[in-house]
Amino acid sequence: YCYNMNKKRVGIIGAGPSGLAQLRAFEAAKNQGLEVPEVVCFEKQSNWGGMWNYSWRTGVGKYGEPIHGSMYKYLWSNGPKECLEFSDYSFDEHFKKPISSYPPRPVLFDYIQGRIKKNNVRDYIRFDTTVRWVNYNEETKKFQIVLDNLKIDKTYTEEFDYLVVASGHFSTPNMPYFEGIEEFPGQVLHAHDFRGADPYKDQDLLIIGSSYSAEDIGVQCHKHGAKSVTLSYRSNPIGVNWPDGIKEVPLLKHFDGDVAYFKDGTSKRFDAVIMCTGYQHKFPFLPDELRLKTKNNLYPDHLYKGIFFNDAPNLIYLGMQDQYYTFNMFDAQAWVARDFIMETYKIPSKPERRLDINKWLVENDKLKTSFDHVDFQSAYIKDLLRLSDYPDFNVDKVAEMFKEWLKDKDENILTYRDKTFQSVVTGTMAETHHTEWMDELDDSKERYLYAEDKEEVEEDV
Ligand code: FAD
Ligand code: NA7
Repeated sequence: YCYNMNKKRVGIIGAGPSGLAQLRAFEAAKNQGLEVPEVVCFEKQSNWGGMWNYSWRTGVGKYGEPIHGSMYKYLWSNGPKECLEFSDYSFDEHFKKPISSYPPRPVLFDYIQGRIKKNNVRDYIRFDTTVRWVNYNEETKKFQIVLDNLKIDKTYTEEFDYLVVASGHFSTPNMPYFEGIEEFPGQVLHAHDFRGADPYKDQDLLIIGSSYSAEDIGVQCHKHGAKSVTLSYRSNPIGVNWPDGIKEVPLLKHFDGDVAYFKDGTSKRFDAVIMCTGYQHKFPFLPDELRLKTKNNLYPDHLYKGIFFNDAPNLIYLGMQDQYYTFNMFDAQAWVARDFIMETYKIPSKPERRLDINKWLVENDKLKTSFDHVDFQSAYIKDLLRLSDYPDFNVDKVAEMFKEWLKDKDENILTYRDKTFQSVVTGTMAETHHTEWMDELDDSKERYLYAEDKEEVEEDV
């Protein structure tokens, strides 16, 4: 690869929603007539979309790399789409008609692609390329990146002035041990390897965990015909109004054969166990001094404005927070990162940055309820929006929608996806979907977007 030695070079790791947001941010500057640095994005998969690029594979991919994807079939957005809408590319612009508030994965994947297909962003991405290792040269202030071209099995090195890590953090399982699990006769897997509810039809299923994955995988398996779903929590139950067929119990103590014993003294026989026990922030390509070390939380330490690595701010992390906001948060981050790289946004000295980080960490520690969490991340988004020209959106209204969503889930976990919300970007009210979520077993884009029209045509005939 040859490149212009005079231009600054920016390397981006990952072409998921965060990496694509970064590419889009530079395109937006270019479209304004500004001169942008040379940008190269490395993606180990053969296509973009990150988590939204569904793979049937588990374990390793065709080139022997760990499979990134944790997505599964029949996944419908777990929050209102109005809370993640790109403020520079609305759902209306993409779909040309109002759609429901909780689309299935292929529909959201289509939306993500729509925005970047408008530009030649694909040209900046090297697919089937894994970032193997990164060195930072203190003298030249450059990152040396060791890359593997998986297709032709070739290792090479390139230098960059800035490095954007957008490799996601819901990919490497956190897998706890429970006594006796090695003798459990059924399947034991982590949510990362779950690919859909089909294998669990008519089964008694044990799920460990009490967060998004536990809730969604549990409800999906119930919907698709599991005999029973038991959710086991460590700290707090999810605590919604569960329907018959799903229940929550305290933490698993141990197994005896296929029988699980829980902390409250109860026990039950199971066919399969799914660990919905979260993920590790894992960056096997980064040395100690550059690596973000954090648990999954709303304000990881060491990141100024949630993105600039404080010890070496030319290293930028995107999307490393636990997420209420997703696509629009990655955008707000990527626009600020772009302006820093293009030197139109300056960051203060390291001690000042530390003070600002500490201020957020103190606030984060005080949070108690889910509503507090929503307000905290909303305040963070507002802080970011002040710093760049990413189109402003009504964050307070989005925060209200998140709170409505939390209440809807509390009331009825099986029907919350039938609710509709209003876009803060266009003002459009979402459509009520043609089929109630509990009755809809087909998550294809065709069925979602066109099924109703097709039925009408058939009726006319
Ligand atoms: P990712 O989407 O994870 O993308 C990271 C990319 O980096 C991947 O393409 C990966 O292949 C690449 N990569 C990683 N390491 C390397 C390397 N060494 N070299 C080269 N490339 C590399 N969010 C919502 O808003 N709504 C939902 O309904 C929702 N459901 C979810 C369901 C599941 C099961 C999971 C796991 C997440 C869900 N999310 C949801 C959150 C999701 O993480 C974000 O929507 C979004 O995908 C995060 O984008 P990202 O680009 O930061 O990371
Ligand atoms: P989260 O949100 O990080 O939650 C992890 C859950 O796992 C949480 O309930 C933890 O309980 C639980 N956990 C972690 N370790 C253990 C052990 N050792 N024993 C029992 N329970 C444990 O991950 P999710 O996968 O739910 O969500 C991640 C993303 O995927 C999210 O963005 C979704 O959109 C999809 P705790 O409360 O800490 O006791």
